[in-house]
Amino acid sequence: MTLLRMFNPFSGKTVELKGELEVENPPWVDSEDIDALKWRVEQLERSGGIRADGGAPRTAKKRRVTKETSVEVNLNLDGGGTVEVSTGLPFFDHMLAQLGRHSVSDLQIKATGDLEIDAHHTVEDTGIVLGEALAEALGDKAGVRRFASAAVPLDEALVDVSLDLSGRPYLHYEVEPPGEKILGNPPFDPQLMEEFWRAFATAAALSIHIVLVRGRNTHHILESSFKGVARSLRDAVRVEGTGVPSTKGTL
Ligand SMILES: [Mn+2]
Repeated sequence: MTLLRMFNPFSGKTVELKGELEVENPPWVDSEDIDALKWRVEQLERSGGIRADGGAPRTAKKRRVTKETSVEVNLNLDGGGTVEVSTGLPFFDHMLAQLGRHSVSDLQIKATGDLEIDAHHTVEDTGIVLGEALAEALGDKAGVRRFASAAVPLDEALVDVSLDLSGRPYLHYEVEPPGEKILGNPPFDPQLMEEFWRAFATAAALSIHIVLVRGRNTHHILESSFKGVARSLRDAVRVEGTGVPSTKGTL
């Protein structure tokens, strides 16, 4: 069984680790490979995740403080779906948790905002900082799959999501839940989801289309949209090749 396969940039070789790491210098691995593998295992233990190409985890840490909000995001795109979210808005936390879990990223978000006005600033600024974190973690996007779509049903609700790590911000949002207009306490207005996705798409420079196919329950519809984006992101950021997937040579 291969436990780990990685490219060692120092030796220029791809090495495979079989069995226990405790085996010192098996004949098929150089000592520098062992060091690199140990470092990689440490990273994996920390993140719980793995990259198909064995590269270093793509991470970002972003912080933004204004008079309206304070938002901090830690993101590891090659994590294991570990989520820690706190925005003061339980329904929004529930949605962001879907995003981390189903994109299989490690995601920490701590946001505090002027909820006494309403949730608008907190939701929008969380979208901005999360988008900035995604852009930074993606770096030059070398080898990523780039395009992805997903439609994840939640009971009667189905939302269709397509995205492109295009480098150009664009949001098409066609989701109008016919059901409840306010969720949770402090109240969360479902209209804010569009503000969140626009801020996220703009800051991350993504093209995202989110379209309600069918559904009645607002909670289900919004959750289906978050799971759809999460699942699409998981596929789009996956490293499959080596070059930048664009005829322009840059994304
Ligand atoms: Mn739910």
